[in-house]
Parts: sequence; structure tokens; C-alpha cells
Amino acid sequence: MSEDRLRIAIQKSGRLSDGSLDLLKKCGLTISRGRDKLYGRVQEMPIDVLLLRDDDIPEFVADDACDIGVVGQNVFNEDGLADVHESPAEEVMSLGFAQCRLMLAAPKDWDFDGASMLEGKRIATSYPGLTKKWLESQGVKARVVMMKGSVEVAPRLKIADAVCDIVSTGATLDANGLKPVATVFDSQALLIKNPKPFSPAKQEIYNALMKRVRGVMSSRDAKYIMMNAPRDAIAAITEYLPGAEAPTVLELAGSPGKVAIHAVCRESVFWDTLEALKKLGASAILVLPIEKMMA
Ligand code: PRT
Ligand code: ZN
Repeated sequence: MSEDRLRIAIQKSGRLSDGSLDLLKKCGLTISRGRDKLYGRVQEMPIDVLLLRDDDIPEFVADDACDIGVVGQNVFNEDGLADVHESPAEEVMSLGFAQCRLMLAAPKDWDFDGASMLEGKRIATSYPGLTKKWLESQGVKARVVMMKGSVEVAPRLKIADAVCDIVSTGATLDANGLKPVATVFDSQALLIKNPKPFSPAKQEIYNALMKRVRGVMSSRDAKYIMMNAPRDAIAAITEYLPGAEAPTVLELAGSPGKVAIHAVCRESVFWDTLEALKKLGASAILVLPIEKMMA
């Protein structure tokens, strides 16, 4: 690996992999993977991709083995609380996928009425740092039992009274006779970077990539919306468009009282918005996806 290539760490296989690869793809990067499948080379830009266990990503990025990485905010913050890096990796931006919550869950038959119920109890978790921090913020003293996996079975095995685990749909908790009772931490995929300054060549690659990442992020929910509308409804319609900047207003040939309005909406456009626009006099409303965007 050359010094002048930007090294990106992503999860090899797991819940962050598809989102991470998809982001790189949307940035126009194709990765040719090495035979060991642990290393990939990007064809379009001087970038190398390292495919790792997610738990190793904060360390690889903090310790110069990689320049940037994609990891769950939960794993990053837990790693930060362990305080093992001289200069930890820095957060760059949230990436909007792999959303989940670290939640406190108790047996379904608990009549849970607040964190104080956990006083003196044993809580099994793979996230002892985040769990202890939350317990402290609640003023509760409980015993935290560290488990690397299968946390949800701890109460049944009498290893713990409750658990603090990652929840997405809640089906795993439910299948194990547990119910979520409090949110400890909200998480999603996070882009992190090495804290030290890059060489000028690397900084240039990083800047170019970030420009694309920001473009992908801002076009994710963005839509291009077009409609015809009465000229006197322009102000009301503009106000109604979600997250739109000044729209383009065009003359409609042969209809002096009407105009065409075109706008980029930065937030999702739902059916109720279209219905409201219609009530304001809009017709022939079209909502189109935006593939790429650059400010
Ligand atoms: O092998 P490697 O170490 O790389 O992967 P891993 O098994 O440690 O992690 P992985 O791939 O399971 O998760 C990677 C990251 O995805 C996590 O750190 C979170 O940031 C995020 N994420 C999003 C999740 C979930 N959703 C999720 N549902 N991580 C784990 N889960 C597990 C959870 O632990 C529980 O066992 O899924 C189960 C609950 O799911 P539901 O849908 O039943 O609630
Ligand atoms: Zn892991």
C-alpha cells in the first residue's frame, strides 16, 4: 500500500457492510477485492479499502493503520470510553444507515416504573462503558456483567436480571421474553478519521472523496418536484415545499395566469404534501429522484 493512497476501513461482513459499500459505490468508486478479501483497491481514485471486524475499526483509524473508517456510533463511543488511544479517531459525519438503539431490556413480567428499579441488579451487556455512563446519569448503582455475545439469553440463564443490548426491530428481545424499557444510546453508521494531519497528497484525495460523500448524503432524501400552479399561489406553494430553497418559476406558454414551479426538496416528499399542494391549486405534480448533487 502506497503512502499516497487514502486507506478506508469498512466492516468485512455484517450489518454495516452493505451500507458502507453502497456509499462508496454512490461516490462512483468500484472496488476490486484482493484474493484474501481483506483488501480492496479502488480503480477510480487512489484509495485502498480494508475489510475488517467492526470492533477493530476505531483502533485501526486511531493508530494510523487506516485514514478513515465507517463504524457504528455505538462501537465508536464504547471504544472512546475505554480510553485506550493516545489520540482517538475523530468523528466526521453520521451516515444515516445501520440505525439502532442500545436499550435496557427487562423480563416481560417486570412492572418497570423507572431506572431506580435497577438499583442493585445485574445487567448483562457488550457495552459496559455506555451502560455504566447511563446508569450513572440516572443515579443508579447496578452491577454490569460483560458478555461478548448472546446477551439476550442472560436473564433466562440467571446470569443477569436485565440486559442492555442493541435493538433494531425488537424481535430478538421479544423472542427471549424481554421488553425494552429505556433507551441508553441512539446509533447509526459514522464516518471517522485519523486525528493527525494528512500529507498534502492524501488531504487532496480526502477532500475530493468528502465532496462526493456530502453530495451522496444531501441527495439521499432529496427529490426534484415539478408542478403547474396559479401564479398567485407561488408564495403559498413555496412555503409548503419541504426543505426547498428558492424554486424556479417558469412561464407557461398560452396560460398567463399559470406558471411551472420546479424545486429541489431536501427532505422526503410524502403523499400528504402532494395533497396539500393540490389544494393550493397545483396540477400535473411530478416528484423525481435525484441521483447526484454537488453544491
Ligand atoms: O463480525 P463483526 O465483529 O464485524 O460484526 P458484529 O457481529 O460485531 O456486528 P454486526 O454486523 O451485528 O453489527 C454492526 C453494527 O451494526 C452494530 O455495531 C450497530 O451499530 C449496527 N446495528 C444495526 C446492529 C443492529 N442494527 C442489530 N440489530 N447491530 C446489532 N444488531 C443485533 C443485536 O445485537 C441483537 O442481537 O441484532 C439483534 C437485534 O435485532 P432485532 O431486529 O431483533 O431488534
Ligand atoms: Zn463486532
